[in-house]
Amino acid sequence: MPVIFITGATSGFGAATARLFASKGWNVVATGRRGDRLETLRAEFPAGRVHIAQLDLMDRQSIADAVAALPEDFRPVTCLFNNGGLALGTQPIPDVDAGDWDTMIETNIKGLIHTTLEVLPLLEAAGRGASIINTGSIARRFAYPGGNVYGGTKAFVHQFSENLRADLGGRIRVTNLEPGMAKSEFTLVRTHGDAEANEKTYAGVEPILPEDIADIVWFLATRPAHINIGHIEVTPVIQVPARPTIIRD
Ligand code: NDP
Ligand code: 8X3
Repeated sequence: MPVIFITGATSGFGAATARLFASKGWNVVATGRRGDRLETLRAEFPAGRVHIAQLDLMDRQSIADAVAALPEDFRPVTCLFNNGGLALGTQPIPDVDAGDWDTMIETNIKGLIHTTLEVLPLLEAAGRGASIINTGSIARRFAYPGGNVYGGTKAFVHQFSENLRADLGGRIRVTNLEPGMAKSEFTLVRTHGDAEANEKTYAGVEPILPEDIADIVWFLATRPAHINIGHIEVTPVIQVPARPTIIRD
């Protein structure tokens, strides 16, 4: 039975991906901090399909403990979806909160690195066709006011994905998945719970939905074993981040 290990499975992309893979017969390791959400997810599927593990990406030991405790049916790991992460703050420098910056670095960078290292032996054990899908963002390529450290963490995810692929010497596939504007709990978290700002952000836009990302993760994880998709950028049609400024006389 193929196995997917997902970080950030309590919400958004990770939750939708967990549901899609579980419904297609994969065994799913669903992780995150909110245990009640994980319990709800597990209860939606037949016993033994979803294994849940409460972990905090900012706490390396909790990641190691979750991996060490994986039941036999959830190892080796065929696909690691390194997805848990967040943006905090919308203000340009210098009106920023240094604590928010630390949290983004601890979660988006160090959490992703530590998860990769802990799960790697189980991916190696799965062998040919195993894959790592890292969730980057278009924010690593397109700067915007207030993007600052968040964009920086996603630039790290991009470069780490490339270097990981080089280090793994072709044994494990690595993809950097870079979404644009998607409606999940992302903006609510970013604004520290500002529901009005959350609604305004998506007003008049047809954003990416978590289920759209889940479809793409499914596509990536199920390519033939000799194929590596290194990088994939996904945006709503309306979001054209690279549109040049047109200057007319
Ligand atoms: P959500 O806020 O809906 O989901 C984020 C997930 O990350 C939650 O399951 C949350 O779980 C988990 N998470 C956050 N911090 C931690 C932590 N310390 N330990 C464990 N889990 C954690 O947002 P999205 O689904 O949109 O975000 C998923 C990824 O996609 C993120 O990496 C984000 O940066 C990226 N992204 C999002 C875009 C968007 O527009 N939505 C666009 C591009 C990229 P819990 O709180 O329960 O721990
Ligand atoms: C989330 C996309 O453009 O809001 O990573 O930073 S963006």
